[in-house]
Amino acid sequence: MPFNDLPQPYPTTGRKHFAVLLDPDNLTEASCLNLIALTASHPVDFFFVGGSLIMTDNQAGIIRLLKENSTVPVILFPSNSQHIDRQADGILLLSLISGRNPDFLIGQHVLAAPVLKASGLQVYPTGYMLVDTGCQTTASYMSGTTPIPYDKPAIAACTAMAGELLGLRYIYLDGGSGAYKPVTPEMIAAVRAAVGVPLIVGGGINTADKAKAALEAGADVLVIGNHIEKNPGFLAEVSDLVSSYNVALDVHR
Ligand code: 1GP
Repeated sequence: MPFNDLPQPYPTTGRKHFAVLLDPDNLTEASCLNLIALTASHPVDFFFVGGSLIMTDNQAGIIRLLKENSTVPVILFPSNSQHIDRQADGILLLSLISGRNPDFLIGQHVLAAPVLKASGLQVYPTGYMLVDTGCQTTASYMSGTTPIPYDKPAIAACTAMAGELLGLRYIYLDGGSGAYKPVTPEMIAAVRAAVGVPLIVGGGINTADKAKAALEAGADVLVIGNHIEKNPGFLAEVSDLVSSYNVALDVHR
């Protein structure tokens, strides 16, 4: 299937990627088209589509709109096995390794497996790690799990190592959508140093400085949802930041 892939594991290239998270509950057709239009001059690498609590039946329509109007790959970011849609290009198969809830470690995966096998979707096996950023996010509440303490980078690093040793090919470090504050650069750096697989980072990134700090600490893929919903211009700001980061990388090669 020809579409830009997520960065490949072992070793990471150093190139940075930018994913815009679209929550189908919070998006109208017009706002989605507006974001797509912005990506013409301010490229993004992926649209992640999903939410911890999808209350509407908008997801299929949003994915259709994206596929009809954009060439940016659409990657599902599902909260459970019901959120699979074969119109997308790929899916993050999330194993919630920061938690101890068997349903999100293997249960939902068993339900999803036959559907995924038949779907043709590119599957990205991902160790998903929720971090406690001071407010209980929908993700931690809905998953019934305790997030990793905010100021314990060593726990995050060991959790990521375990995920990598179990064969997971991506690690996603997430403060949860709308987190009051993002995961610390110290924790990102600790996880980055602990594993060779690409590192996806998101949750509560709402300024260019926070985005830059996450990139510099070692994030390979930056995910931003909430703040772009409120302020679409932030998409352009982060796109330019990621592009300048990659240009500098090429210059130094
Ligand atoms: C949430 O990482 C994503 O799972 C993005 O978070 O919506 O806070 O940007 P925000």
